[in-house]
Formats: sequence, structure tokens, C-alpha cells
Amino acid sequence: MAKVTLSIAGSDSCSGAGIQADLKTFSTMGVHGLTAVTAIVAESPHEVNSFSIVSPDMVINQLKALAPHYPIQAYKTGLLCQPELVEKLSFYIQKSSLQNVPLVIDPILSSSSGTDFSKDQFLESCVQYLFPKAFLITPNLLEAQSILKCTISNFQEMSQAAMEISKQFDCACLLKGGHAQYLLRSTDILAIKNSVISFEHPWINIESSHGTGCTLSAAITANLAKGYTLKTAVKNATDWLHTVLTNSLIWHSNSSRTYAINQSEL
Ligand code: PXL
Repeated sequence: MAKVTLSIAGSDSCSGAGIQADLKTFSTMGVHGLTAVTAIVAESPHEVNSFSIVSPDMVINQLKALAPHYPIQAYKTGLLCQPELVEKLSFYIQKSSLQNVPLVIDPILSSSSGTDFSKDQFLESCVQYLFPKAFLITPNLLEAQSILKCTISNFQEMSQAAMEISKQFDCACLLKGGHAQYLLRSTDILAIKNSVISFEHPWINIESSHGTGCTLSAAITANLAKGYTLKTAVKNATDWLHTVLTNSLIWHSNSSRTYAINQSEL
């Protein structure tokens, strides 16, 4: 039977991140992706022009049209922006069939180009209502620092932070090391309580990390839907993302146009 996943996330007009990245990843990984759109972002890979949030009731309506009818095997959240949505989503999960389905949370606070997406009290509501429902949380370094209210500046502190988040929310935590330029290799750390595994790859000189976090969490979600164990799901997804990035399009903009060069041609 076809495997089914669900992404609860924002629309990215340039298709590098958000719902568009998730659907492309689901399709590449051979699973069917359903969607509930939470926001619409008008952007290029280099800047967010504006964004508009979808009402929490409308997000829940999308879920009500899906969750009772499809055999969803794993699902993920991306851009959620507002505490009102986090609360309603968490209550909906609790009373629906999603309650027993593995949830991957990509705790997005801002865009890779630096726009703050989170409304007042957003992170606090995630900590209170949503993170405790996660099977896996996938923060980058900046998000982990915000969640734990600390600074992380070496491998030791990265491992410690991943373990802290895992223990605090009783879930696994994959701390993404894309911003950890102090390490010799690109390193993502998976913590399950006090046990830690790291996944290393050579650095790739990408000019924009736009969408890499969404793509990775979608790949892990797809692998979980296929029945892989968490460690295999993460290992396979990080290896796959590395290959994808070595062949990815690098977008350049000048005053008149935006154009792409393939990373492998540089
Ligand atoms: O990469 C974070 C992200 C996630 N989701 C949407 C986005 C962005 C970044 O801009 O637009 C919809």
C-alpha cells in the first residue's frame, strides 16, 4: 500500500523551502504527501518580501479533510508562526488519529535570509503545547539556542544541547550543524535522551541554505512513513541531502533577473 505523509507548513513562492520543498522531497522518496498550508510567503532565496498567515481554523479545516480519511504514517510541521495555531493544532492532534502517528517538528523561527517569522509568545506556546507531542525535533543551532536560552559554540555544547532538548520534551532531537562553521565537517547530532550519534559530511560551499532544513525534515518524515528506524531514517536522509546539495541550483539575482547555476558546475 502507498505510504502517506502530511506536511503542515507554509507556502514558499520560490519553491526552495516550505510545502513546495516538502512535496518535492516526498515525491522523490516515493511517498504521497498531503498538505495543510499555514502561511503564504512571498520571497526569493535571498529575501522575504512579505508573508501572510492562514487562520488557525482554516488550517484545522484542512486537517479535518485529511486525517480521518488517509492512512498517514508520519507527518511534519514547518512554518507555524502564531501561538494561536500552535494551541489549536496541539488540541486537534490530541483528539484525532494523528495522536499516535510520529510527528517531526522543524521549529522554524525565521527564514534563512533572516526574516523573523514568529509572532509574540510563539516559541513559548511551542514549548508548552507542541514540542511535548514530537517524535523528533530538528532545530538548527540558532533555534536550539532560543529553545534552551543558551549559547552553543563547540561540539561538546552541541551534544549537550541535543540531549537537553530530547530529555525536556521526551522525544528525539536532531541538532542540525549547518551553522557550526567551527567544526571541520558538517555535523548533525541525533540525541535520544543521553545517547548521541553524529552524522558527518564534507562541507559544501553553498551560497544559500534556503530550504535545506525543510528538505531534511521531509526526507526523515518520508523514511519514517516507510517504516525505517529513527537512526536509519536520519542517516539515510542526511546522506541523501548531501548528494542533493552537491547537485543543487545556486540562485543569483541582479537588478534585472534571477538565474541559477548548478553547484556541480562551479
Ligand atoms: O526555510 C524556512 C522556511 C520554511 N517555510 C517557508 C519559508 C521558509 C523560508 O523562507 O518560506 C514557507
